Amino acid sequence: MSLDNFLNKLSGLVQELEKDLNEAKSISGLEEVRVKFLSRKGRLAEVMKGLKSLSEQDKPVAGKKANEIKDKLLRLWQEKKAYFETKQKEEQLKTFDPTVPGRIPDFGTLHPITLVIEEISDIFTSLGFDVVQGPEVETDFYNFEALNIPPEHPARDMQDTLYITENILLRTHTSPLQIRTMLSRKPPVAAIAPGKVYRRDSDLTHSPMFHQIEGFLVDKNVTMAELRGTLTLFLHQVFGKETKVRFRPSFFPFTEPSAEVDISCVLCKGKGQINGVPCRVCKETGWVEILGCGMIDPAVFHMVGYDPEEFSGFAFGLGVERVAMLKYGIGDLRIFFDNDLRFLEQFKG
Ligand code: 2U9
Repeated sequence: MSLDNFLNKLSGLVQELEKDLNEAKSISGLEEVRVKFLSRKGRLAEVMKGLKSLSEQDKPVAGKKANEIKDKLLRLWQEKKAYFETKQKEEQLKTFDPTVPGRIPDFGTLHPITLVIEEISDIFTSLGFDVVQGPEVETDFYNFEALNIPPEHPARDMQDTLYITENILLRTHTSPLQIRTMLSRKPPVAAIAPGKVYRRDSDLTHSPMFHQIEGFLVDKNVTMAELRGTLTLFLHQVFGKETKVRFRPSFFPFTEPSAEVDISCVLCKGKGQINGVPCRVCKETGWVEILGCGMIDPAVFHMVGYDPEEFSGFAFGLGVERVAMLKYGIGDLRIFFDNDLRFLEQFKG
């Protein structure tokens, strides 16, 4: 093939493409034009095959021209595409009604456990308590030893605690936070410690991870009367003023004396039955256990360097899932950890 012949074929392509572009009616028609001229087996590629048969001296001239034509074809095609796209947008705008209300984005919700932690934190901060946080991976000292939990105590057993090494473990309660707070501050001090805790336990009513809130107050002359007043006020705010509160003697290694606290049943209002049917929440007793508490054991004070002759204090602990179950009437603990939106969306603020 001669150079002239090759160059004529190339320029012919521009006219052919312009004709096809003029005839194209839509973006899909344009795609056909692109395939016809610019694809691997298209018209341009076909003409380019002739390059091989040119003399060595003509090849550079022909190659340069071929590149120019290729750019031109592509530019013409893109201009037409941009023209169609603008036209399409204009058409869409003609039918666009700016007065139609927008779609409301779906907002996330706070988890019921978070809601309960926030509500309880608000109550205690309004009473002057601080909120403290700390590590979930703890040492034996903060989780057990400083809390007067003896070496042979069942809680220290491999059956009950998730150990990482012999000395490092996942905290089984938030009490290590109280120890850390006492070690870093001098009385008067009052704080609550909300957070995740871990136990080797998993069934219908136990989860290997759950949330606790523990709190404590240390000052001069703190008595059980302050403990009782504070917890009663707190329980009335969470469950309503009509809720009855009772304290039963109990035992914890870190408090002495210790008590467990019951509230009148939130479902049957303390009656034990609803329309003659035994109440499923309190099992007909009219009471449900809600928290544990007591006066901080002098042995714990010794561990953190507080003088038990000078100071006294109270402490308490509760399971957040349990409070949430009673508050929202939830029967199955596992629903808190399923992340089922049908459940979670019911807690929209
Ligand atoms: C320090 C001193 C004392 C925290 C306390 C309880 C009683 C208690 C349980 C309730 C249900 C844990 O979530 S639960 O299983 N807690 O009964 N907790 S007194 O006493 C402390 C804590 C820290 C330094």
